[in-house]
Amino acid sequence: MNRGDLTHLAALPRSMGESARLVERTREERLARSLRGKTFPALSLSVRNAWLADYHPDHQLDGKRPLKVGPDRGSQVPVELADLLESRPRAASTHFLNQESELLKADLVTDVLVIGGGGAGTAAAIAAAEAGAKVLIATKLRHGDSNTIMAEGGMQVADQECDSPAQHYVDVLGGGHFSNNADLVEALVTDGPKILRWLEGLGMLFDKYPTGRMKVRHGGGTSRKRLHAAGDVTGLEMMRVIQDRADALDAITVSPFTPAVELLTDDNGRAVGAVLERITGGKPLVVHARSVVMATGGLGRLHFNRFPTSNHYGATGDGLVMAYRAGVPLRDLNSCQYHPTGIAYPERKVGLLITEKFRGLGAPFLNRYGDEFVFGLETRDVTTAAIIRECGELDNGIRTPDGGVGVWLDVPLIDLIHGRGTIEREFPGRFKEFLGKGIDIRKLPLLAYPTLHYQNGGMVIRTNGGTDMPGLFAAGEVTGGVHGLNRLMGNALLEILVFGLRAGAAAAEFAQENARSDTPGLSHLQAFIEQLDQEKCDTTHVGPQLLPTYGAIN
Ligand code: MEZ
Repeated sequence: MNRGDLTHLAALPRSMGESARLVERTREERLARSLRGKTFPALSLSVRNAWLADYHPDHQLDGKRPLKVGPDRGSQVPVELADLLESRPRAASTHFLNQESELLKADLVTDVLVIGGGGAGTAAAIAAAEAGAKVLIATKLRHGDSNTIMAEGGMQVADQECDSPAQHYVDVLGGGHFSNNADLVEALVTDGPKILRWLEGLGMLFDKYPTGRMKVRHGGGTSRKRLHAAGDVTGLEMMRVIQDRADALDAITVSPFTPAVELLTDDNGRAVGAVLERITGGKPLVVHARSVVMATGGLGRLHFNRFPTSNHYGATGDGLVMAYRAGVPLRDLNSCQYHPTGIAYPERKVGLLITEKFRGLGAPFLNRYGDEFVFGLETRDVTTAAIIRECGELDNGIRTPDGGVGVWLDVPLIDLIHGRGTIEREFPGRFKEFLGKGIDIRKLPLLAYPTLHYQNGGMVIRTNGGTDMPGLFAAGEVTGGVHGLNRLMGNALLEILVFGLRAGAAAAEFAQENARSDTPGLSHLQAFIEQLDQEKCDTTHVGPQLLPTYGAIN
């Protein structure tokens, strides 16, 4: 337990090292408590609610404003998102609206257009292709560049003897403060075991015991251990196998580096394709489709309230912008997940994820005095509020040389609880990455602070991924309702596959049943621009944004 040797502390700046030393001094007591099965006491409901109200960013009015136009007019939304939802359409700035007749001729024709090449989009494409449709995946960057591949800690599925989809259902609703769409939750949990078998069949390598039995862990707010992981690279491993499956299907074509910037709609108000921009420049592409699946993922790169993010480079909320202009209602836009453990040190990695799996294996939160201040497996929103309180009002955080702040996650305790080698085996990705920066996480705690991780709200969908617009389906992080106002760990990787497959199958069926439209156009944009003018909206922003605007924040 590093009693005499202090050389590992030299990897930290002095003031941080002094605090880390206090963490070491109190570690033995924590180990003894943990081995007796004692955890830090959970908060009462009233304290949870009070901390959420006082400290969680979703509950603060700062940095929000009401929408002036569109189906959710009046909703309070983070200003960065409100500005994009009421932005000047990119297609208008590229003169599409003026040259409509020539430019809206199809460059590409398909049955199902899938917008987004992450987990949800790829699953949708597979289901649509397997149902007999010709599919085009239009993706902003490369196929697979998405929040899916950034997901570390695992996927929840109720497949153990002591568990059931019903138990999972209750946890998801409770975690979401009972604001979820219960039908979507039912779909999520009941499809779970089938999804697990599907992934195993595709060759996904889950963590298992030598007997072949799945290893399962606790996540915050779960009543059973049902988190299935592949080390700390679960999303990457998932994407590997589903991308292989998509590559094997001749009916799927992928168009990389061509983000959709506008939906095409027709005279009957149906979604019938999209305009794609080329990231590398050149004339936009017009795609005609019989149905469309929106799967553009999240928006962490909008950095609400200047929070750092764990999201991939392209997470700029494009699908919300396109759908909103076309009149599709959104929900819970004010609800985001600030993952409690973004990296707070070293500076170059600020915001990237320290997976909740560390806490699932017993690493507790400590302040600068080495004192535990919150049970690590509270739901994420509560844990985040507790950290913000500890570092802000109570001033018990650990300062970094570059002006950051954070709390410790006592990672070395994991090897003491579960045996030497556990950290290297369970967290191969982060272990190597920190070692590359001179930080050995078997010996040193990690500094963490909340990071913008996930958009809880989004497009309103039905259980088959259908939206209020005929021909438009949606799946994954761009949608809202599954998780309500707070998502539990591991339910996003399940959601993208459950609803990706459902949306793809439903989009293929719609494509079979509906003839190709004769009138693809952008008339909805004309109507939207008129509303912006009427309400005198500030349209200096152009949307969708597509890529982060760096300079203001790193
Ligand atoms: O579902 C997630 O967001 C997840 C598994 C994150 C993590 O902490 O690893």
